[in-house]
Amino acid sequence: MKKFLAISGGVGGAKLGLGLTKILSEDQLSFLVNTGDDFKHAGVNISPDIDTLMYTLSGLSNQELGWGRADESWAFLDSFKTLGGESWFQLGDRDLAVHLRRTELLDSGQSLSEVTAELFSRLGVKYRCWPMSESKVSTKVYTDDSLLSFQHYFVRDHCAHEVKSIVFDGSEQAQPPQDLIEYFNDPDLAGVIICPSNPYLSIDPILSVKSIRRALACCVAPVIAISPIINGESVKGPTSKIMAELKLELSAKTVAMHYDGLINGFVLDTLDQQLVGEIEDTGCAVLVTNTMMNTLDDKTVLAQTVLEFCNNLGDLKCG
Ligand code: FO1
Repeated sequence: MKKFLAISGGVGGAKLGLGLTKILSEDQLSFLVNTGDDFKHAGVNISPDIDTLMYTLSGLSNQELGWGRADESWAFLDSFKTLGGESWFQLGDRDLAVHLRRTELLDSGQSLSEVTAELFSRLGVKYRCWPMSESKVSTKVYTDDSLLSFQHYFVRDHCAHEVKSIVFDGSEQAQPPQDLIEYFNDPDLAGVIICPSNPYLSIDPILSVKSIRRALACCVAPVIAISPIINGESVKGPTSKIMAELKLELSAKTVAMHYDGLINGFVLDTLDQQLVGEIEDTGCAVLVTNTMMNTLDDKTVLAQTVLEFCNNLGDLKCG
């Protein structure tokens, strides 16, 4: 039975992930998720990208905000603020229960993988979700005058600072889940999909874990990336702003080159058709399709298209 691995950061990854779950069963699809955004706040352990995937696959996500839960209430936050607690990072009541339960289970000695599996299961999501590391890896952003934690850069300061460079504190000692590394070597693995998340803030933390990067580079199955840049603009979030600040050309080609050596295929939006030749010249196969995901149908159609691309490349690789 063909199996696939979807590598996801925040919202962009979860959208394609949802589309993939409409086609692949829990035995055929697993997720590898960024934990560089994780932090301890108000005394609880928060894993935003894991929670974005969990809420998206369980149908509980807040579609307007792009994070947290739907049907949320804010009694805790109001009271916390009155007591002098920080409120720049908004914790809804139902969302807080997830963080409290995660903290309780981690404090009892469970690994982040085990805790994530328990939370997913409790919310009815049967797909396996691996954190990129059982140990802490923290994305930090060097700006003009300081080193900011990810959530201070992203949420508290609204990505206002100019990014000079991005580091992943703890990546040297990162311990990916053992069964994840084994999954890369599973003979049934038929494709790895790097979802259209922010390459620099959400995918790079995952690639900073040496054994994950090595497993990708040596992966027998095709590795495909979907561009998060369409027509020189990022679909959501600060990707294009960061690229400009890092003096990178605002193009889907820059992203394809960023993953050079790790990917066999790259999915471009139809608006970037003109880039096909340049990217193919680097030895990477290119697929052009609509990559904008506004509806569930868009997500499912793109997922189907990407899986077919994987299968075609797989045949070529084995051929
Ligand atoms: N993002 C915001 O921009 N503002 C928030 O107040 C906020 C709260 C929040 C609570 C829980 C959670 O899991 C995520 C939350 N996020 C918030 C999003 C989060 O910062 C980002 O989704 C990721 O870290 C980047 O993908």
